[in-house]
Amino acid sequence: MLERTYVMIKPDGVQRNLIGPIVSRFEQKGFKLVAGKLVTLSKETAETHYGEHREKPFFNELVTFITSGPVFAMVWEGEQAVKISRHLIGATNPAEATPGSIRGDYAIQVGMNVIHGSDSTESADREIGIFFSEEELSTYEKNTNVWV
Ligand code: IDP
Repeated sequence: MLERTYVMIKPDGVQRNLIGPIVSRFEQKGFKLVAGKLVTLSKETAETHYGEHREKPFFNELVTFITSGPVFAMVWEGEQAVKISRHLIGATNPAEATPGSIRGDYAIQVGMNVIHGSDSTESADREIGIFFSEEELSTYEKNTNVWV
């Protein structure tokens, strides 16, 4: 089933020069890049994106962190893109993330865990809509798709 998912390299990942390595992992897995841009989130956008965590004790810390510098926002497409991306990303707490996953390889603390990925197709649709206009989502074929 072809899906799209929203993936965001957080400010710590951008600062630590991890855009290239992380984009490579998604490309090498076989997903297709549909959109990507460097953007600094406003407080309002951050609060909308993380709305489900509004009541959590770490909410203010999370919003402050995610607005502290540019993020690299992306949309990736492929079969089971949501579920497989979550596997590539690893557990929320890097201490529990399997080595080989992005958080398992690059992060230590839950507050700065390098990357976000949608947790369901519904979240993906909502999050893609927050960050990208319809015109920014590219529709194109890749000849290599038959090999993935
Ligand atoms: P996810 O990013 O793996 O989907 P969520 O539970 O949706 O995880 O949490 C969103 C983000 O909130 C996490 O990626 C992490 O950066 C932050 N977060 C989650 N739990 C804590 C915490 O206990 N302290 C600080 N930040 C947290």
